Amino acid sequence: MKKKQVSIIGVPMDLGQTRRGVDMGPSAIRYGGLYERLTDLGYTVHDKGDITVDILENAEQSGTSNLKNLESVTEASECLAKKIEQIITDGHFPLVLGGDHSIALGTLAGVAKKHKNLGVIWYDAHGDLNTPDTSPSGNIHGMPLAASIGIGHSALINIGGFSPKVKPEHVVIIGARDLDAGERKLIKEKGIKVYTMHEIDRLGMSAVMRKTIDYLRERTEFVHLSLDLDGLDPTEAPGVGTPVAGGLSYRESHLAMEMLEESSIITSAEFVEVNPILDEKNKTGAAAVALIASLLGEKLL
Ligand code: B3U
Ligand code: MN
Ligand code: MN
Repeated sequence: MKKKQVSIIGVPMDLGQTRRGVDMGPSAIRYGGLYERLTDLGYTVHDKGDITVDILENAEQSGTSNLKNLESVTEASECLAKKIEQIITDGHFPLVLGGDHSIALGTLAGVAKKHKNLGVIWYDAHGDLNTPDTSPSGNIHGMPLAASIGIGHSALINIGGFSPKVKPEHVVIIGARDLDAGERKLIKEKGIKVYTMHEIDRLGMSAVMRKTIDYLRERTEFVHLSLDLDGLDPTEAPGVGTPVAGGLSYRESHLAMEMLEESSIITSAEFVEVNPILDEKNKTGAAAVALIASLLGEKLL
């Protein structure tokens, strides 16, 4: 029998926000035992290493926009997009390790080039739907989802040479509890499906995932999972740059991954925002590994 193939790519990116240390996220996740966990599941694992990202000290500042480190983020995103394309051409499952969430710009550019009619699950405390006009921070990690649906700075929208990467009605956000005014407006205008913590508390994670899977199955052929560890509650994932209280539990998150695995809808994934400097003994890196394992088929029994 042909073994299932996973290709891992690390993106040591900390330029999309201002807390340093998230560039070490890929190392923290690898240190958490990712390779063994996946080989134990029967996968052939190809770790392609990390892509090259400027360090903050050398990142160029153009001064033409309020976006921090725009050139360096764009350059790394183009490089990541090409690597992802190749991984999909090879027939492997792309697994991207971040790095701050700006890396989704490159991941989605690569995935969307190969996978038409793409859906996206955005598991996050935030919407990441800001534009240069609505961003309270100028941090690009708060903008990748907006850019991927074709809204925002032209340099971010056009990564990979095309736009949009995904239609707004093919996006499902899960776990939101810190949305800026401009993001709420965009959600309403574009009809983006959002399960905030309110809906998750009311309906339960099981129903939310059932609805998410049905919704995307009806509309799309491929689904990318973009999982920001700050979607989890900070007590269970403390190693993130912008923790928000009242988040998803470790158990709810595992259930979500298990239901996605059962559904077989996920065709690529990324796990982002692990910051080992802010973490407690790699708790967040280990949580990322455990969730990846569940997503890729690890069972309790
Ligand atoms: N919405 C805020 C904060 C934020 C977004 N993503 C994270 N934090 N992790 C912003 O800066 O856009
Ligand atoms: Mn995010
Ligand atoms: Mn977030």
